[in-house]
Amino acid sequence: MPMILHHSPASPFVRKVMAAAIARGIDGQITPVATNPHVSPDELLAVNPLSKIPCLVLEDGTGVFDSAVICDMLDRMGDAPPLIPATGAPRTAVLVREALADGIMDAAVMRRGFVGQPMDEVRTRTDARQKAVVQRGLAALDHAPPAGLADLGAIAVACALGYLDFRFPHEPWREAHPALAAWFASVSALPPIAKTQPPA
Ligand SMILES: N[C@@H](CCC(=O)N[C@@H](CS)C(=O)NCC(=O)O)C(=O)O
Repeated sequence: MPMILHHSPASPFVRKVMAAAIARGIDGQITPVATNPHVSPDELLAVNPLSKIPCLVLEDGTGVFDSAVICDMLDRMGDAPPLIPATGAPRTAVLVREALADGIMDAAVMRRGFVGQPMDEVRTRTDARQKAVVQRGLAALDHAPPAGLADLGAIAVACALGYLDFRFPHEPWREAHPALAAWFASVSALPPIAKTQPPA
């Protein structure tokens, strides 16, 4: 039985996992299964009580989540160079950049979850707070953008930026973050990013 991945092409966290698998040449070992976590299907709850995607289901039926844990597991499979350095300061730097990108995704996904709700006081306050998280994250990344796409931190940043383009095209970020924009342009055609574009 192959590994399956509870998947949606719109999820930036799913995209990070698939991009990491492509970068390491092991995406063929993963079968994506379309799953809507918001309706909590039994198949997802059976492997992830949090009802979140991505969730990788191993050959023995074990559920592996969240995206950082899945990527860590995938990094130990196959023979390609790892995306996470083994030890020390380089490892910490990659994982911190991944955490920063994940935080931007979390904030943007939360903002997106309010779409269609009345713009009441709670939504207004939450949206402003999460928007500020994204803006501070972008500023930090523009100050120190990744180099290339050789590690998991860079892959996560590309997925976060892709999600902003996908869900918030009316909030352009490139002009205020030229170094980050130049880096994103330089990696967008590489297979891990090009092959995992969210739907148009
Ligand atoms: N920290 C988790 C976040 C995953 C996440 O938030 N996934 C969203 C889709 S983008 C989800 O499944 N949401 C369903 C829900 O919150 O009910 C990870 O890195 O995998």
